[in-house]
Amino acid sequence: MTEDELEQAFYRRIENEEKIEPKDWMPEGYRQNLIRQISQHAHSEVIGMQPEGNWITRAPSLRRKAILLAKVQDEGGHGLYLYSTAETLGISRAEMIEALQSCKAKYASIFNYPAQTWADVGAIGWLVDGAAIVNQVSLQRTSYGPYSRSMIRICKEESFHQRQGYELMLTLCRGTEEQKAMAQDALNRFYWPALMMFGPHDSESAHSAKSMQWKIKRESNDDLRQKFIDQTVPQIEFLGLEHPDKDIRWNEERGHYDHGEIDWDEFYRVISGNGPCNRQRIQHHIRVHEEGAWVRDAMSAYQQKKRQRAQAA
Ligand code: BYC
Repeated sequence: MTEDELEQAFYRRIENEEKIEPKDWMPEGYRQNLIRQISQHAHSEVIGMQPEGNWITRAPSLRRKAILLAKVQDEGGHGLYLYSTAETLGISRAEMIEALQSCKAKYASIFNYPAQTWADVGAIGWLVDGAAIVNQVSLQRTSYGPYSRSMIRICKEESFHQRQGYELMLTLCRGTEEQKAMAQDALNRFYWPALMMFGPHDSESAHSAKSMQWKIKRESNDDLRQKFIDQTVPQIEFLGLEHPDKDIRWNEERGHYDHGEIDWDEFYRVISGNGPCNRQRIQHHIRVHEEGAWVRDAMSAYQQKKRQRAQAA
């Protein structure tokens, strides 16, 4: 088949909702855009272990510690599925890690904010995992087969993460005045950065048009953000907390909540490397990666030995 015919066949498959698989022909732009998004998604999962990991040794009970350990471990697992997914597109793990550590690749802006109090662990599970689910449920229908399948598994785990966060917030809100105030403070600090997780407005989104045409993205940044805003209002009310957005109002005509504007200067500051914890997050990743070099060396030495033995046999 000629290049034109291959391209037409690719678009026909996209049109028919068929999944594109690793060995199928795909336009180079499609491959590169997937590598960009999936590798950044993987980096977000792994860097996202840091703010909550900070609280494992300080969890207030054995039950809370066990839950938090399991959650943070799940995030590491999500990173691994996603790195493997990106590898099917022809990039190596080492290249992706290099791009992260040299700040060429991004990761979700939210993980550049510190988890300052125990209530932040609740707010992260509820709002950050909650926002991630809204986005990832939509990505289950993405056109690239391995990405779509990894999202199905990840969403099941994220749903437990979201519930544990909300349950933690509910416990604080039913506790003492001080505990409820901690919950309110965590909500106030994490609400707006959680909205930024959906990316810039559609009109400012560089990749959306192509990604929607290729069905990599199935819903726009603003539509997903609106879904999250709408679902969060009754959750805040149930906790008995004040909404951090003073402009939030039900709009009967639209069937959605109207809301205040996000501080986009803050968003661009954070994604360009100048958020509260950007340097700390990358330095920590580099240090831990170096500390783990002996494990990777041992694994490749073992693989080599196994290959040699197989050849000799
Ligand atoms: N943060 O054209 P746009 C989790 C960048 S982790 C940083 O709209 P796109 C969890 C964007 O990359 C789950 N950067 O981009 C883990 C692009 O820059 P480049 C994380 C952002 O790709 C641990 C530029 O801005 N989820 O659940 O069409 C503990 C222009 O944007 C952000 C995912 O990664 C941001 N928020 O749409 C707890 C979902 N937003 O690449 C929880 C997968 C935008 O040109 N990703 N940028 O340098 C996506 O769905 C899409 O990539 C996005 C952005 C909706 C995020």
